[in-house]
Order: sequence, then C-alpha cells, then structure tokens
Amino acid sequence: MMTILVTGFEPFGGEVINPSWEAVSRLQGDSGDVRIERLLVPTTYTGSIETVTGAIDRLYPVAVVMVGQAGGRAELSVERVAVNCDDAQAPDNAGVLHEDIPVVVQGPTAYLATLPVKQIVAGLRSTGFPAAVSNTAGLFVCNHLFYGVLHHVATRNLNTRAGFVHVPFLPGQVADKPGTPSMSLETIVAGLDRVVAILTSNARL
Ligand code: PCA
Repeated sequence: MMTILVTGFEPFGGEVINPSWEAVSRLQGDSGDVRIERLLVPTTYTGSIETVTGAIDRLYPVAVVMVGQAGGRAELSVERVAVNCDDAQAPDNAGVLHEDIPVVVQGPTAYLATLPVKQIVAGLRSTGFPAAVSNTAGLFVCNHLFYGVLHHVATRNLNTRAGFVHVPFLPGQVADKPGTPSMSLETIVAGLDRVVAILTSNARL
C-alpha cells in the first residue's frame, strides 16, 4: 500500500472559493494499492507548513502533491522550484504581511521539486491537458509551504517526494474579470487524477 498526500488551500484574497481544494476534495480516491489522502491547508504563513508536515509525519506518504490557485495562469503549472523568500503585497488569511523575509532563517536559497516535473507535464499534455513547467511558485503562501515541506523532507531524510501544482481560476471566478483565463473544475480534477496516475505508474516514485 502506498499513500499519496494531496493538499489544497482555503480561499484567499477576496475569493469565496479556491479551485485547489474544490478539485482535491473531488479526486478519484483510492485505487489498487494506492491510498489518496486529502488535506485542506490554511492560507496562512503560520500553520500551513505545520499542517502538511504533521500529515507527512503521520502518514509517511511516498509523495505529497500540493495544489494551489494561481489566478491569471491559463494552464496546470507544475512548479520546478521553491525559494527561501516570502515577499507579498497582500496579507495572508490571518492578516499577516511578509515582505522580503526568509521562509527558514539560514535555510538553503532554494529547493527543487523532488517529483518528476517534466514527466508530469509531458504526461498531462499527451492526454490533452493544458500544462506547463513553471519556474516560480510566487513569493506568497504557496511558495512558503512548498519550501517548508521540501526543507522538512530534506532535513529529516524522509523518502517522501514533494511537488506543487498551481491551477487556474474556475470560470465562475472570472465572470467579473474580463480577459482572465480559467479552467473548468472537471478538467482540473481530471488533470490532478492524471498526475496521481503518472506518479504511480512506471515506477516514477
Ligand atoms: N494560492 C496562493 C496561496 C494559496 C493559494 O491557493 C499562492 O499562490 O501563494
């Protein structure tokens, strides 16, 4: 039995819905010897990392796929790198503003995703999902969590592989944002199911 932990975020920034959690909560679920654990993560600097690392230490997943909303992006973005910097103009859901501060004091400058980023993108594209490698997860809570989880796994020598997928707005979120791309919930869910399938096939992990 192998466990894959998939996480999504609470709504933030004035949105009432976050497509990441909407999709993660609708994933296909367990199949064969693969167990899917879903986890809702607060969109806060304090709490997001602890929520996910706590689940990793409890579940020992072979992989953790963190998912977040990247409003304005048009495709499923598989993130290559997490950097040791928080720098956002907007506060998190606890009202905390982080401007130009490290995620982990004296931590390494950056960590690369330990999931096979290029293979995931190729696998998504080959089955008709708009997907791209992204070289920045931003400098807000998503990058913060991504960095914190990779740091946890690296410093404790865990076997868990970790990666991050940013997803576009849902169509309903862009009704009042002309020109902004969106993706249907059905497509996002199917795309994330496909990511899990890619990871569990062909000994990717
Ligand atoms: N997206 C934000 C934080 C939570 C989310 O879903 C980000 O990209 O940092």
